[in-house]
Amino acid sequence: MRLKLAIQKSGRLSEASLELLRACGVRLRLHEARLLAHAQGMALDVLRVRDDDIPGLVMDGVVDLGLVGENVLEEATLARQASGEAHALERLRALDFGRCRLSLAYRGEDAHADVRSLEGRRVATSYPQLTRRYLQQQGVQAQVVNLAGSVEVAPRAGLADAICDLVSTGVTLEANGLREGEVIFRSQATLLARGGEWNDAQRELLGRLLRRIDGVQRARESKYIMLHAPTDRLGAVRALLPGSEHPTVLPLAGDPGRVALHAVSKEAVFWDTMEGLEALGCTSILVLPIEKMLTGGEA
Ligand code: PRT
Ligand code: ZN
Repeated sequence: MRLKLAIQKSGRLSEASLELLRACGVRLRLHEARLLAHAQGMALDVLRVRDDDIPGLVMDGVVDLGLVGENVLEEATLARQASGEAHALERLRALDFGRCRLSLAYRGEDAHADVRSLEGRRVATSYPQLTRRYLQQQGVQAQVVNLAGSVEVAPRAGLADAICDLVSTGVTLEANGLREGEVIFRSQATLLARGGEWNDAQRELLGRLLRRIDGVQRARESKYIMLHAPTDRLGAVRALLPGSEHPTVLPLAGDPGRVALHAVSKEAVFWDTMEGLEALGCTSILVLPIEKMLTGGEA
């Protein structure tokens, strides 16, 4: 018994998707020509396709799992709702990559343009469902023009008055003389599961994959801190360390006034925290990345 997982073949999510799988102990030998890769290390088959196909493959139960941007998922779900097709699936985890926003954008020279000024006008987008839903919510009647690519050139080409497109840094909008307006949707990569029956073996395997994903995500957020602290300042030192509950405190050979403290911090450790530790008399302060983490039931 193996589970099938669909990921983006080549694009912005591919590298991070493969890296997450690698971190979960899923080893893949990819062949450019082959759609399906048989993984080692976990009973998974990985299907590599265009991201737009992933929600449909999961909703139709062709694959068990999919890894895709919430923007693509939401657009596909709305399209299926509109046509009365089945769209059952479950969102299992939001993943920490592929972040972007879907925003309206106006010509730079239309300094006061906003969604209201689109009444009776034309908006170009690759996300017609999400765009229409937002316009409806705002009570604005505008024509939505569906473009699969190069949406950002539509205003200059005279095809539309505004666009609704994905933005991450904003550089593309700026390069095309556009100004970002209302953010209508925020997105990141997400792990989806098909609806329908899951047998015990499938559920067990999915549970194992999710625990590994959680372990990877927790490890990425956490840091391992090591330092030497004056014994009499230990309380103050511990109070400074974010999200570290049970530090290990060890004696330092030949130095009764100082101890070594090791702790896992569940938050990022910033320079001001390190400077605070230094000010308390701590020395040899090290902050290390953690590669993998299982807490054995502890939150
Ligand atoms: O071939 P396939 O259909 O699989 O890929 P695709 O071309 O449809 O998608 P791809 O690889 O471009 O993006 C995949 C997913 O990455 C998207 O669905 C989002 O969930 C996520 N993502 C994150 C982004 C961006 N950031 C992003 N900046 N997708 C697209 N962009 C584009 C945007 O459309 C615009 O053209 O990047 C440009 C804007 O970027 P900035 O940095 O200039 O603002
Ligand atoms: Zn796509």
